[in-house]
Amino acid sequence: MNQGCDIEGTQLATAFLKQNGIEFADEILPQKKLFTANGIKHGELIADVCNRLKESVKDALRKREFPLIIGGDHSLAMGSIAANMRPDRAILWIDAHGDVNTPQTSVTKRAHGMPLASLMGYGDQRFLDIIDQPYLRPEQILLFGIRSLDDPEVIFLDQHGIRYITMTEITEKGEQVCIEEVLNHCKRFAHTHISFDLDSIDPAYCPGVSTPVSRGLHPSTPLNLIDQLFKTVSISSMDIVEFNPILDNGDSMTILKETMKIVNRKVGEVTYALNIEE
Ligand SMILES: [Mn+2]
Repeated sequence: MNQGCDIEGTQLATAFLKQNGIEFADEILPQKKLFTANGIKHGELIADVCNRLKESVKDALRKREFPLIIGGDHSLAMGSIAANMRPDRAILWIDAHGDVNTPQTSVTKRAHGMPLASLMGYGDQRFLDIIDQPYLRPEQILLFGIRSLDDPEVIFLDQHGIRYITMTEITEKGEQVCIEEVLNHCKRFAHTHISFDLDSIDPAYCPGVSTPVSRGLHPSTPLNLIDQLFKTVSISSMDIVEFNPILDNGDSMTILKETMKIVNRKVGEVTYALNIEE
């Protein structure tokens, strides 16, 4: 879907990837276009996609499969993460943006700037209805690669005491020091969900994203980070989002495939499975 960012392109990601030989166990497409009155663009449609994605991810976890979710704009993370709201899970958000806007603070009213706040219980009621409680607690969350925060997002992150590792910090402290901090964060939890927004990478290396922000990560950094994470901690699920084939020159596709290779290498070793009581 692309309705969460309202920019053409990410809705074509799965079709494009299938043409390029990537197979999907399940494909969740927007089914209805509903324009809603209270300001969030396509809120109803996005909630519907997320609800179906949540069930699909739950099914995969029940079958002891590893859910790798490829999108689509970042609002889909409300569905992928809602599939498993256990408090013993770390959430690693690799992104240029904070994605902690609320319907009140968002200037654009685009849902892809809101998923993390929604998962914490601050958001549109239709989004909150997707998410089982307990909502995410601030201490579960770590953001990485951040360089584009709206003023209300800075306030939100600081008020909740959410740790975010900025690009400036990565440049100053060095990549490995920051990767170690991520590893140490994730080690404190039983398992980790990685939400990897391709716009965390510098658009010079990864142009195929809808909302590029300059001065970003070198592609080797998130690949190295994800590789080390899979070697060190239990990863229970992962998103790769915001791939926009219209704007890509092939480089973003290559990064996406490289990321999938890392996941595929490790996925046989994944021991995590969701125990759902029903
Ligand atoms: Mn994002």
